[in-house]
This record gives sequence, C-alpha cells and structure tokens, in this order.
Amino acid sequence: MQKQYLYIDDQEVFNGHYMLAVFKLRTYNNIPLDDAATELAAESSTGSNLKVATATLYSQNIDARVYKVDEDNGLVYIAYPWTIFDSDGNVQNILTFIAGNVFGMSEFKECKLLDVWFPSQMLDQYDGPSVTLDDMREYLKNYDKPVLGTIIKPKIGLTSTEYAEICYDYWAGGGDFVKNDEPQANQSFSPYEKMVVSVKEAMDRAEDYTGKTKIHSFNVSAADFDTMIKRADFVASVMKPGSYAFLVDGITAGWTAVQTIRRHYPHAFIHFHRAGHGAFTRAENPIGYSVLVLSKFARLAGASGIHTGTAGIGKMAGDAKDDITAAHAILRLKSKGHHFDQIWSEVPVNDFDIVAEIKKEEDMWAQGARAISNSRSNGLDTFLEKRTSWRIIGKTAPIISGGLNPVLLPQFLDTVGTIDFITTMGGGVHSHPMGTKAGATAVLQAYEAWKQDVSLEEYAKDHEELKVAAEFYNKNGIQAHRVDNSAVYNVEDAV
Ligand code: CAP
Ligand code: MG
Ligand code: MG
Repeated sequence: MQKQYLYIDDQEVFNGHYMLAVFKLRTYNNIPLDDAATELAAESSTGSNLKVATATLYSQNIDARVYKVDEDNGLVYIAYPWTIFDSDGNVQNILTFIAGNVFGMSEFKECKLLDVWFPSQMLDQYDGPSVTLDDMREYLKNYDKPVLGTIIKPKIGLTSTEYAEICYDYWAGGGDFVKNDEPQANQSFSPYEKMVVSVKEAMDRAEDYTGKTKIHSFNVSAADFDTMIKRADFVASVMKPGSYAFLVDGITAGWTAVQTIRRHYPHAFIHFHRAGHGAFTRAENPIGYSVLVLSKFARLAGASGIHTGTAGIGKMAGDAKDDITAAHAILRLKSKGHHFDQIWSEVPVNDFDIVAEIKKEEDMWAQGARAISNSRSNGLDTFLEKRTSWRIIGKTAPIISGGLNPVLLPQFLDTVGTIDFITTMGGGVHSHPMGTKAGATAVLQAYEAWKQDVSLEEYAKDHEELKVAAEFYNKNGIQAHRVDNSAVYNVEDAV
C-alpha cells in the first residue's frame, strides 16, 4: 500500500485540475483493491514500487489520487493532475502514463482502462480535429446520409492502374469515398506516386460521369515522419483541396504520427485507422483499454475520423455497448461514457446560444437517426463556426467498417441511431456478383430503403443491384459465422 496516493472521497479531484480515469483492476494474489489501486496510481504518475526518499513537496503535490474504489465491481477511480502531462498537447505522453508500464505490472491480472474524463480547462491544451465530417459533407454536398465508402480489395497486390480502375467503378456506382487499405504504402507493384496520379485520373473521370465530387483517403503511414510528409505533400500537390484525406495507422505508426499529420495539414481530414487495437480493446482482454478510451483520445489528438467498430454486426470483435458509446462520444458535444459524461467544450453556462444548441442536439438525437437524416447531421456544425469563442473540440466521425455489406447497413443504422458517420465496405462491395459498381449502387439502395422505412426485400423488387446483393450476402455475408467474443473469456479463468 502506498498510502500517499490514497485520497478516498477527495473532492478536489473535481476542481478542473484533474483528468479522471477508471480502471477495472484485479490482482493475482488478491491484494486488497485499495492497496493495488495505490500501486497503479503510483506507477502511472510520480512513483515506483517503493516510496523514495528523493520525493519533494512539489512532486508529492502532483501525485495521482485514488479517489474511489468500487469493491463490488473491481473498479478503481484515479485522478491525474493534468499538469503532469506534456504541455504541448501531446496525447502520446498521456497514454505513456496511464496505458504504459501499468499494463506490465506482474501482480495485475486485470488492468483495463474503461473510461476517461477531461476537464474543459485541459481540453484547451489539445488540438482536436480541424477538419470534420461537416466539412466533408460540404465538399460532397451530402447532408442526409452516411458518407458511403469502400476499401479497395484485394487489400494489396493490385498495380496502381488496376487499383484506380476499381476506385472509378465504386465512384461511378454512386459511392462517395474510397480509402487505401491499412497496409497500402509504397510497394514495388504499386509505387506511391503512380497510385496517387492514377487515383486522380480515375476521380476526374468519375466526377465527370456522375457530376458529383468524390474523396480518397490516402495512407501516409511510413517508416519516418519525413517520408510521411513527403507522401502527404505529393498527395496535396496532385489532388484538389477537399478531395483527399490522410489515413494514419494510429496504433502501428503511433500517436505522434497522427499528431504530426494533424499539425502539418490542418486543412486535411485526418483518418485514424486503428489496426492492432484489438490487442487492447477486445472485451475478453483483461489488460488494455476500451474502444471508448481509444476513440476519446483520437478526438483529443485531432483525428477527423476513427474506426469505432460495427457493434457486433460485422466481422470484427466488439459489442454495441463499447462501439456505440464510442461513436456517440466522439460525435457529440455532450456525451455519455461508460462512467463519465463528457462535454467537449468550455461551455460558458450563461451563453444561452450554446445551451440552446446542446438542447437542440439532444432533442434531435432523441428522435433517432431518421430525424437527423432529414436535416444537417447533428447541429454541432453551428458551434464550429463560433469555435474560437467557445473553444470546442470539434467532432470526430465514427468510421464504420469490417465485414459489412449492403444487407447489414440498415441494422447498423438502427443500432447507432444517427447517419453521422462514414461507412467503408470492402469485401461487402467488391464481391457483389455484378461487380464493384453494382456493389456501390446496392449500398446506396440499401440506405434509401432504410430511409424510406421500407424492407430490403420490398425495395429490392425493383432495384436489381440490391436484389442480387440480398440473395448473395444473406448466404455468404459475415452474418453466417459471427462469434460473440465478449462471452468467450472470463478474467476469473485467468491462471
Ligand atoms: C475492412 C477493413 C478495415 C477494417 C478494420 C479490413 O475491410 O479494410 O481495415 O474495417 O476494422 O481490412 O478488415 P472489409 P475496424 O470491409 O473487407 O472487412 O474498422 O473494426 O477497425
Ligand atoms: Mg484550443
Ligand atoms: Mg483494412
């Protein structure tokens, strides 16, 4: 027990000087929870495993504080004076404190960071997104449906021109958005600059054919930041402003890569791909953090969008509780977490405009997704016009992907309760029996059916692409062999 970190029922932790965190914590030799919590607080803030004689009055003043222990649920609540974090708005530094060594402590059988809460004074130290989904909607002139996207498949192995041709087919079929897959980089068979130029040519043709603007998300993850910036600069030199996003593999390239691109390209949509997150977020993993925590930090770091999962409807592990809570938490100005309600702005309580906007947003959300689909996404955009005075951390778009296909879209829309997201379907579009272009059209038709509250079967009667999609995906789609991972592992079974 490191008593200096124990502050049960301390009220100072709510004074705006502390970031709050809640962990699910268990130990191998049944150390009392408050004792284990002080070890966790020490290691994730100022201390070590032994009380050191070198501590000073000041250093003790910035110790993390265990302010609540919930024995029944194995939860410990820890407050971190946010002045211990790098003062240059560095998310990587926060995670090194609270999701770093603590995951390696030998006595911890479970250490899962479930939720975090940022005081508004702390928010103002961080970038937040500069380009948001509302800007993307303006560019696409798409206000009343999700941004419909694809990932080109096969994941890798196409030449630049083969890749671009599939982009054309998807855009020609009515799709808005195409992304590189997470491993696409500068491979010999698809040199980066040739891929970009080929995509530009395909996009020009698709825009002429459809009369609509299109977007491509280019993966700029690389071995070093100079190469990332070289690739991003090349994209910006070839593509029209607004027609491109920068994809960063935020887990494998890292948080500094995300923030480097965010700070170098404040006019670009920053697409946080989270490949590798499963090692931290899967429900059956006792050590790690929730999808909600990952997504909140991505918003703080300035991601314009991050993958938040299909709530158990697609191929990836993940459940509605975590995935949907995360999607709402990064979209809304005021949102419920697993343990904390978060407001993403320093709301001057006497500013009746913002109070009214929050009420409008809450009323719209309460009406469900179809209400939002009949007007601007969710009202937050009006805040962004005034963000300087209200210092808002703009919204980050949920990017919904992983084993989805046209047949699953209505079910996801009903689950997430908003249209304010980007969805990308790879296998679920390029395996359509009539080809990619029909796959794109089938997604659009599935959305239209949902919006008109018509069953897919009914709508498919006079929409061939959807009819063929329904027959094919009901037989071959992910829905056939989904596993409910959250039931798979019980931490009590850990040896
Ligand atoms: C989807 C995807 C995305 C996943 C990542 C894939 O392809 O390209 O990387 O969405 O998962 O490789 O699986 P499919 P998440 O549409 O063919 O599945 O979005 O959960 O981070
Ligand atoms: Mg600011
Ligand atoms: Mg992928």
